[in-house]
Amino acid sequence: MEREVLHRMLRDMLLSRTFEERAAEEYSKGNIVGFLHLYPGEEAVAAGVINAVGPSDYIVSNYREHAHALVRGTPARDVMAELFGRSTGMSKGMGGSMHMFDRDRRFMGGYAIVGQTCPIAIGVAYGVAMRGLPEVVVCFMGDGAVNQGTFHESLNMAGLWRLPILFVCENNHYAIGTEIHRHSAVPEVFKRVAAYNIPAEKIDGMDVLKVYEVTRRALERIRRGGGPQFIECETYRYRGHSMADPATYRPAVELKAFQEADPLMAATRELEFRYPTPSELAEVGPDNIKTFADHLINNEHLAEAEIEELKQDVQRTVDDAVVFATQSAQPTMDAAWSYLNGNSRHETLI
Ligand SMILES: Cc1ncc(C[n+]2csc(CCOP(=O)(O)OP(=O)(O)O)c2C)c(N)n1
Ligand SMILES: [Mg+2]
Repeated sequence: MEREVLHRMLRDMLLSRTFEERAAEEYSKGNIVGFLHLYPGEEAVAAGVINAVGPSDYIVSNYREHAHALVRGTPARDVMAELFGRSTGMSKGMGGSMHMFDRDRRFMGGYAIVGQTCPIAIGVAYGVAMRGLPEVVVCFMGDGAVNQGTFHESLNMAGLWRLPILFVCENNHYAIGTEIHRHSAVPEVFKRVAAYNIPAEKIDGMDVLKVYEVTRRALERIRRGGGPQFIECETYRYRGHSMADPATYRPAVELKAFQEADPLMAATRELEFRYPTPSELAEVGPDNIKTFADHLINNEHLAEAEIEELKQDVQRTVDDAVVFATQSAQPTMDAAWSYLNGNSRHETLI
């Protein structure tokens, strides 16, 4: 594999990790509000898949999508400003964490509804197929999405019409707090796809090289007219499902009364929402970024000093993104109104 691609994938993973950890910090300071679902632990999937796709391919993502946008090439400034709800954000501050959109890079969102990416990918791919273009739609989803009706309806249509879609399931074993064997009758996601005549395989989603290679091969098959393909990437998120709900809509006195009445429940909640300790994380498996960085050093692709430089570079990028977001203006009500009527000229958006 070319050195340039290896280098880019490591940078993407480092940027994603640094960006997300900083987003958590900014959330705690109150600079980001609403839901915030972070990606640490899953970087190898975004970096491996999105580096393998071409500029004219489309990406459809869910609410854990900041890293997908960053790897796709949306500047960190635009992504951070969107998290801050500023007018300079990639969705002009109108979407926030779960609704990022970058038309120029064919990044078709950011969607909050579980399983929603599947029918959207069908629509985009149907447009591509009608025009006979050699483009592919990459459709991300979590393991929780595979029990939604939209998943089955969409896979059926994709299989039937041989649509150019690469489905990528980021199986991090959990849908919020429910482990996969408790929410799926058949926990091997890739096996379920056989019902729709779509080739599917399960791979180690912590191994960026594997993800990249398998994605490239799947894309080639799709471009040769092989119809949709499905990859299940086994991965893990290091943080909780989302940053804790600050619950500012409840009077503090009410919450306190309930907590005092039920100390056991409060203690349980405390346990559920605390982050894992470093030793618990170590048990989860090798960190995907460290494993890949070690691989590059051992194969003399990069020296340790270059990796250090890369880390400093992404840190500067993220710091700059936060300054940019902080200094950007809030969107105005007039802007909100004009975006509501945004497509008044009925442009074709894809
Ligand atoms: C249709 C629908 N039902 C429920 C929810 C609430 N919800 C948000 S995220 C989530 C879990 C999804 O888990 P998964 O698909 O595995 O993605 P992950 O968060 O693990 O990346 C649920 C149930 C929702 N957003 N949409
Ligand atoms: Mg999941």
